Amino acid sequence: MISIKSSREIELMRKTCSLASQTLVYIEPFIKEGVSTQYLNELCHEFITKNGAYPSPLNYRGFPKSVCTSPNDVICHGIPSEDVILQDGDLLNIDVTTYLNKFHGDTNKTFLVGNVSDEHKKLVDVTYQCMREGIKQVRPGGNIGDIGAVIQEIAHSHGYSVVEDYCGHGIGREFHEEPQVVHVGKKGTGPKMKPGMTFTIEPMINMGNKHTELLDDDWTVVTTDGQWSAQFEHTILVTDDGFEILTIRPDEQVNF
Ligand code: EYF
Ligand code: CO
Ligand code: CO
Repeated sequence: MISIKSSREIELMRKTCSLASQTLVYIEPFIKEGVSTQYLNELCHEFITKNGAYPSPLNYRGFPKSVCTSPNDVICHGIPSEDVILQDGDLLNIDVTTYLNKFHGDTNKTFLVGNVSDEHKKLVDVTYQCMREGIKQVRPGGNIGDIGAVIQEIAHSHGYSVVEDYCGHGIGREFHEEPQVVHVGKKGTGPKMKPGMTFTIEPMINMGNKHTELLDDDWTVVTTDGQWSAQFEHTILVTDDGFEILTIRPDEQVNF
């Protein structure tokens, strides 16, 4: 069952989502060469808890940290570590989910560390475009499959692949609710979107093949060919006439 949020619930979703997006704004200046992903995890944890919320990933199904940090060939669910030190030219995705007033808000961004190569910058730009055009498909009466269809078309037109093993999800009182938002698909398929639904769109785009491998730590998901991957994520509300991006940051308003 896909939950429809009331106006009071939507107001609470706006608050938790705003905190999640503010966490990404807060952490950006600390992302530089020489810094460990564990340090970034600690800063995010402190920011979230000082703002009265709980970091949803912490202890979620046993996940050991407060945010996911996924560099380069890590597709998602990277575990922050003292041993992962950022290098010039890296990509780093930080995925933040906050739990505030009994509601979850989920967003992530792929950051550039220092001087990133043109080919990796292009991967990041195209991945953002995939997320943005996916979001623009959201409207009452549309189908969830419309989102994946446009994401797949853009990614493939650049010779990239779309990860299918992990997907977006409904979100609200639970971190993961129905529907599953697959990032490939066919227009006109899947559940119909209705006002009051809230879900994430979070395409993972690979330079090489779409396949994933789970590392021995049982969390970290990497590409099988070692090529790099990028991701962006927003929590979206279906409105009466389209969509509202609940996790939008001030620097993004121009893009939509
Ligand atoms: C192989 C978890 C990780 N699951 C999802 C638990 O939606 C998320 N990000 O946008 C999301 C974040 C986390 C998450 C953090 C921890 N988990 C469950 C099952 C498998 C897995 O990794
Ligand atoms: Co997330
Ligand atoms: Co998510």
